[in-house]
Amino acid sequence: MLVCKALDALVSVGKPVIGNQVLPNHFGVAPAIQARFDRVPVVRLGRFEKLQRKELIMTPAQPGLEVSAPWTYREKLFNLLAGRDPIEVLGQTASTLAEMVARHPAKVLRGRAIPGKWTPNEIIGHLTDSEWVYGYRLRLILCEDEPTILGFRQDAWVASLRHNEREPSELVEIFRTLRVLNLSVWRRMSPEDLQRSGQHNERGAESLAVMLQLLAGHDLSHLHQISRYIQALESWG
Ligand code: NI
Repeated sequence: MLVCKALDALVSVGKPVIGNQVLPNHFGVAPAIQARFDRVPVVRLGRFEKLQRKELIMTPAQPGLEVSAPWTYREKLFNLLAGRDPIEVLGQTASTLAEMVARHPAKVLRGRAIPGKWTPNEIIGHLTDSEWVYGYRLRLILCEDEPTILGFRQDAWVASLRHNEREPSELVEIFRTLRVLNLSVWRRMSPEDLQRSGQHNERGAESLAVMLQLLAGHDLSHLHQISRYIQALESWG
């Protein structure tokens, strides 16, 4: 799978996001969770925003590589963030996951709402995998010059690491630990650091500023996805 399963949660995103307008509740997200998203303060990245938008729109993928709509992927995750401060969003995800896990039994979290799709617990495991991978990528781009960034086979990681067998609360705490470590790096970056970029083998050139926003949008999309799956599983008893 070349493009993150976050896209599964984004198929209903079709409405334009204007300025700081809050996204409507596209995904049937539980009101409490949506309210949590909506409380995230809007902080612009100032003069880098224009650069990021240009990069989001114009960066071509590397020719000759198999590409699954990288532009669409970036645009949709960027729109989902809707102008919110990505650092703030990233800082809340572990607690939001912990609340979800505390409110629902492991049996529900391990349930598969849609055949062939991840379970809520597997999505939490995938977020943990992503945190490992993004943590490495951000260090590569920060410390090396124009490094190559490799995609990873997300389904294979979820299956091989047997995430669904893990205790959901344990997975959340692993995610929280990795997120805290990575956020400490993100928070200390200068504006110049954020302009550094790597070459993603599927999405082309990608700066740290763009990666930061994609990561936050990725969090939000999977939180929506988990919420939708839990609602479906609970409605079926
Ligand atoms: Ni994903």
